[in-house]
Amino acid sequence: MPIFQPELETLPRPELERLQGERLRERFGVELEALAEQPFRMKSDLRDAYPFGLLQVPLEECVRIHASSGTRGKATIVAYTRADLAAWADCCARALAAAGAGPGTIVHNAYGYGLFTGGLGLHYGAERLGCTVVPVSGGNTPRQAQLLEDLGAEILCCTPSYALAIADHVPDPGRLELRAGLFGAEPWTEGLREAIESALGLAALDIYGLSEVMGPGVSAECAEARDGAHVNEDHFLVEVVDPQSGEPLPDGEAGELVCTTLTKEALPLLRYRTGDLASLTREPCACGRTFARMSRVLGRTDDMLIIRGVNVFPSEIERALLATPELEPHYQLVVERPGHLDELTVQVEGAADADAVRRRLHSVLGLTARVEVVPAGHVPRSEGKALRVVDRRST
Ligand code: DLL
Repeated sequence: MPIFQPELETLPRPELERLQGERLRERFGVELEALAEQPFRMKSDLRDAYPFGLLQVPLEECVRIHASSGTRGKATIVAYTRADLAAWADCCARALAAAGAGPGTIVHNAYGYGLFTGGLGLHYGAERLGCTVVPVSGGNTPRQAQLLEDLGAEILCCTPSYALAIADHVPDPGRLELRAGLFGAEPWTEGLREAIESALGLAALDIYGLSEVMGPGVSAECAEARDGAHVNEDHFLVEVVDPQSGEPLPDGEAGELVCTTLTKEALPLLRYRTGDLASLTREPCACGRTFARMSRVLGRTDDMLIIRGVNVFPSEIERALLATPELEPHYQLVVERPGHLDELTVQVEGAADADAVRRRLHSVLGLTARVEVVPAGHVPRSEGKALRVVDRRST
């Protein structure tokens, strides 16, 4: 499958590391060997500098503003120069090419257009690659399904939860031309991958990114291996650190992903703590790209639920639920504190026996939860990022 920028994406690692070292020195005056001694940047630094305090160029040199979706507190504002947008389009074009797209491929882009980076990020990547973009944005789900069929899109871009919501309106995936999907912006599991693949008849690929660092396209999976998202390491230097101590962890160990931008002009960030838990590998990949791969995001440092002393990530619950064939991949977790103790209710669609699901969650995760198995369509569908956890403790 063609690689969009092979001269960069397949650079031998010693050359890649030399390039990273040069860029790091140019941007931040820091030597690669001394990176681990540098202080971290956090989301709170961006919030404290709201809206434009961390910009490194005059605002008039910025040609675009986006914002993080920020479910907690104020949104984080980010800005891009013309060169930043060009680099971003390259990264998204790489991701689309890695999914098998090329000039003339029809791309149905159902990520939200607007302040959210998903819509416009992939839009310009698709145009950069020469694809024919259908800029549907989110919403009006029955029409999405109709357009997929009528226009014959081969690539679908949206959140994994929205892919399933669209699939609800696709009576026969055999009538669609879809080959691959670029799904991200929210955590998802291998179980969800299988569910989407069988509902839509495509290869479901992971695409990762965050507004502070750029948006979608920080990393993306290749169709050949589908085994971790290639980080665009010529633009981003990634580390994994222990979330508690901040000490760097070796490849293969899961911890918090830390990103340094190597080319950004408007909002360069040195050692930005993403809050996302993942691991890295630099093992060669079947596709020929030499860029490191990151695992799926296993959870966030701030979305761990502590239910009666047991630490669980929503993604672990998703994995356990989807291992039960009678359950559908639509679920929501409701946390309440009626007295002194937290109570978790897992609502999931399907036809399984609730007590069996409860016992399974207990045996696999050590988790005590109430389980409600509800009929199809009962769990609210999202058009963008799914609301998986409803926390009623603070209200
Ligand atoms: O969600 C950018 C994006 C758009 C990525 C479209 C992929 C596709 P934010 O709104 O700033 O940006 O949210 C960033 O979303 O820190 C992760 O917690 C989560 N996230 C993004 N991609 C993935 C993924 C966009 N593939 C936050 N898997 C990040 C799991 C993801 N979580």
